[in-house]
Amino acid sequence: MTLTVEADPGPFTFDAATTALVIIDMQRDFCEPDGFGETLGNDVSLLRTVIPPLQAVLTAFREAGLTVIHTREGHVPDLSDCPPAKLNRGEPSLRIGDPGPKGRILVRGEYGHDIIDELAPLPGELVVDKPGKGSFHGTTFGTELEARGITSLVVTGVTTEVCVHTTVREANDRGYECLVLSDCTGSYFPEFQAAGLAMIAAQGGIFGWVAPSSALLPVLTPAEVAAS
Ligand code: C5J
Repeated sequence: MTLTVEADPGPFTFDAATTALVIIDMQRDFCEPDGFGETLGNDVSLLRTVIPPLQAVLTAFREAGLTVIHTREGHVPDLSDCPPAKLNRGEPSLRIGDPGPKGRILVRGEYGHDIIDELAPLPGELVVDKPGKGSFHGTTFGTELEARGITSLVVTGVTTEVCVHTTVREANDRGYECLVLSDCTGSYFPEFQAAGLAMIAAQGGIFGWVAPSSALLPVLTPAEVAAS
């Protein structure tokens, strides 16, 4: 039995047991002042609108006993996994690895690199540390999905046109079905948010499906999941 969500470009059908909620990079470095996002000149308050709907979806997945996976973008302390092309690009006020108010920018183990308190992982939830934009590149994400028998992903987090898009594209090439939640993904650029979501559902769902969390939550109650 399967569950169905009304989505763009059409119904998204999934088996709850083989579906994971993927929460991408809801880290202080992207979502709070004084982090990497702000050093790049962005208004981080735009990303914070994602937090309340994403908390509701996270609670629903947890209450239904379904798989939850968090990712964090960042680098080992000696930055050996950060290509010079990434390190040196742009004109940030602080570069990756520089000491900032929340610790070294985008470095694993630092306060700013960790996930915001509102969406903190529970013990037992997988946290994937990734050096790049995509969740599959340079990580065990793919093998962890395979080990859990996951075939569908409900994708959330930030930023829509960067790490969310890269992960959805990587997932597509590996055969995963992706539902992207429009109000649970965020961008520093409203026009990129709109275009990024439109690109996923265009051409009959070239990368997957898009729906608001309000379309998913009614089918994700413990009773609906148990009956599916
Ligand atoms: C960026 C991300 N935007 N998580 N990272 O650098 O989207």
